Amino acid sequence: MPDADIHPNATGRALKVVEAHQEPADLMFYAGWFCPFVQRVWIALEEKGIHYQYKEENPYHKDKEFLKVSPKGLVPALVHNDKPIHESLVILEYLEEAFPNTKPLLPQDPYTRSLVRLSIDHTSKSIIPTFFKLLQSQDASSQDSARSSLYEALQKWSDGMLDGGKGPWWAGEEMTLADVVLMPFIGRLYILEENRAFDLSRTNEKFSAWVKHALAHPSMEKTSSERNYYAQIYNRYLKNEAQSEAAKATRSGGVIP
Ligand SMILES: N[C@@H](CCC(=O)N[C@@H](CS)C(=O)NCC(=O)O)C(=O)O
Repeated sequence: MPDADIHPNATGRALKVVEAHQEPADLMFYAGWFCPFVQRVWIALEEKGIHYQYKEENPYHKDKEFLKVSPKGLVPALVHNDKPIHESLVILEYLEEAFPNTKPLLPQDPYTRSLVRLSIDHTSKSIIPTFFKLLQSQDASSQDSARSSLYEALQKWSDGMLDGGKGPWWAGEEMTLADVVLMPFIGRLYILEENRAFDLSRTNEKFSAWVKHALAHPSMEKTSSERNYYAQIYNRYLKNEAQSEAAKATRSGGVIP
């Protein structure tokens, strides 16, 4: 499978973080340096200062041992105290509960928490599917339509910002999972800018200020590899040739797993 032919490890700043997390720990993080869903968990681990061991896993090989940890064969996954957990959103919630004495990424107030979860739901159901759609669309009219849907979804996301969008984060002063789940995709927006005429200046001021803040944030920077290494992977999406589960679902109009 050509998708399996990816650079074997993280590069740049992310490589330094990987190298610093090779010692055995109670928490094993099964990761792929290139994956935005992995990067969500990676950002949370770094923000919370959790002790973890990083393990690079190529999810396109579907190794038998890995399938025991992650039944769909997708990264990210964890083994914490010998128990396997998969799905980025489930892992993020798990980290909040299993490590209550670390920096919280969910607000204390139950109602504000529900608003953060609604924002995450919007990211999952509207932003990410249109992101992939625009990436994979081949003709001008489907690209135009996917681009408009993405602008609309991002507008709704920023309309929902708490604290009147004063920021710097989605919920105001503190970073929450609402930011964490979207940040890795924002780190890949340049691909749409360079190849799909996505124009950040067409979004609103609140959103572009958040983008600037999020991209410069330390846990975002230090979990990002060098840009040229992403190109090999995303070029396959841009040609609509990628065979990942997400790419296949996007192509068939199904739900991204
Ligand atoms: N819903 C999953 C999505 C994870 C996912 O799609 N990971 C990709 C890498 S970015 C993967 O493992 N792909 C392997 C495949 O599609 O076969 C999550 O949020 O954790």
